[in-house]
Amino acid sequence: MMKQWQVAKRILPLLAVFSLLLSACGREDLSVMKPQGPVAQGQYDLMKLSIAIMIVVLIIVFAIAAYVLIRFRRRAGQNEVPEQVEGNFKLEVIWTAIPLLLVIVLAVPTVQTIFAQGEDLSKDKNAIQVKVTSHQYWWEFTYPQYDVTTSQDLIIPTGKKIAFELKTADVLHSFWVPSLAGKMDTNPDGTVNRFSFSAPNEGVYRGKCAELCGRSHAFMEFKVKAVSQESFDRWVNEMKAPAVLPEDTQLAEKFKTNCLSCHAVGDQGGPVAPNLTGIGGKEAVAGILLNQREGQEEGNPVLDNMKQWLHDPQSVKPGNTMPNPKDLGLTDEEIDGIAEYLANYKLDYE
Ligand SMILES: [Cu+2]
Repeated sequence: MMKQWQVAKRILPLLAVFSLLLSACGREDLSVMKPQGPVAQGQYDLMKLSIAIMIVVLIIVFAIAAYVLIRFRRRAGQNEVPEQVEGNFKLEVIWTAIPLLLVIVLAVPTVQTIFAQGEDLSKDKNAIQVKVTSHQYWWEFTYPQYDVTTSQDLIIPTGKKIAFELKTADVLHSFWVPSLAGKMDTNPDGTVNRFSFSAPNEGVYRGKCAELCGRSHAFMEFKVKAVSQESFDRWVNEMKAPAVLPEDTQLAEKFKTNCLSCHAVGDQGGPVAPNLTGIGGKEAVAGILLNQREGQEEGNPVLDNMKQWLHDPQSVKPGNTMPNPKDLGLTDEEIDGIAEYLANYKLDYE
């Protein structure tokens, strides 16, 4: 008895840690338990249904087992072999029929939901088409209907169905917004995966790469920002507006030659690296340095984040392909100047 308690005392803290880990330490925005859209809701309902059925089966089976253990236990002075029974037609019919029924109860809504959610909306004119391309370690979003490309913050209008077409530029990644829908892989073999979701309520929904893809996999975050249709239309217009460049012409030149060879702002630059249009108004810098920190009123977190990133991108996201601006020959003042310009580059659409 003493020994058992000793073992339990050692295991209990371990269990506590594991339950904390499993609950992801209370970060609810990456949880599937609080669905914020019809797709996630449908998937959550299926989970609830199967867990409810499993719990009922578990309780009944354990109750019968406990009853049999007690009712038919060996009593004092009982030495003869008990009556041996074999085969009971009625019982066998019952315990074949009940599981069959349960499987049907599980299968019907599951198959219905899978087919409903797997509907191909790539030709649907009412759906917003979005091409998702995953990169080590960032997300690119192209809207072919609007001829707009952005990165890291996926802006969508509320209530509209968003039809995704997913592919990768390098290795296997997985696109996951837990509160809006389940995961969808982006495959390196060239196949294109499709799915869709919608967000009825305005808000920012946290997304994450859900497939180990390299050193900075854990930092490969993005946001889905659902806004009103009017705000979305304004955002599209702002994205298509001519690029805003640094006011200082010398700095603008440095920015063009060093940054716009890979990045784009407005109609200028290249498509190799994340599109920087309106980057100062995004939820995070590099997808992971949050611009709005809880409780922080003072200071300029966007500028702080931008400086932190530009002065040493590798320390923020190890293994990313962005060269250190210092190695490109930019001075600390020039890097600060570009950081300031980018932090103030905001789109006015909300
Ligand atoms: Cu990834």
